[in-house]
Amino acid sequence: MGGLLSDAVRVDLAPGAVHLAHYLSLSRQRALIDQCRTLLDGDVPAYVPTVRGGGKMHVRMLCLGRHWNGQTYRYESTRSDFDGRPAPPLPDEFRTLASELAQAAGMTLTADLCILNYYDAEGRMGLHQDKDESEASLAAGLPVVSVSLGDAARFLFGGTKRREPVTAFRLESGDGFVFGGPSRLRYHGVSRIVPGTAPPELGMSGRFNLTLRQYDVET
Ligand SMILES: O=C(O)CCC(=O)C(=O)O
Repeated sequence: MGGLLSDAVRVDLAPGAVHLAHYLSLSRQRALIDQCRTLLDGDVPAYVPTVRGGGKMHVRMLCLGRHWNGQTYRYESTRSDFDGRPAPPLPDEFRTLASELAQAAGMTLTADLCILNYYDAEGRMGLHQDKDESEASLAAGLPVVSVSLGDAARFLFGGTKRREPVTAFRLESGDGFVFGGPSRLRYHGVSRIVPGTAPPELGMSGRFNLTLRQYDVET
């Protein structure tokens, strides 16, 4: 399924940075939320990573397909910074969703990993670059595809240098956000969650965010 749904709104924020507002229908959001809940509390559950400097992140995280190690900032197959368990596989539905959203933004992606985060009302994520994928993937500008579910987030989007100005906008439930090409290494983060803003039909509080990425380029 390509292109935009009828009530989706495409906003081009910068070359290679596309906000696909209202992209997912409520029924697709519900199905994804069920899947996220099952995964986060599954056999290999989400956890709160401790990062290099010793601080705890303000999200519960579960990596699928490959594990991002918060101590080394590298990807690996098992969670050596936490419990040594293998990263669960990336569900096919997530890979398909990533391709669809990338295509809607005019890009291509064959995702091989997802970082799934759950933010409670106090959740946040500091400004950072996503730069731990393979050199070839970054050089090709393969996009990160982000999907938001539940409460809205105040999302920060800056330049490729930390000191550059930052724009803030809301990512709402059902929104996609795709950044690749010249925007692939832009700084971004989440300054706050806006509690009570999830569509009531979803029956959830807090926010899930999926970032789908392609570590390896296809040969
Ligand atoms: O939650 C978000 O919208 C952003 C997540 C993010 O920046 C990341 O996982 O690297």
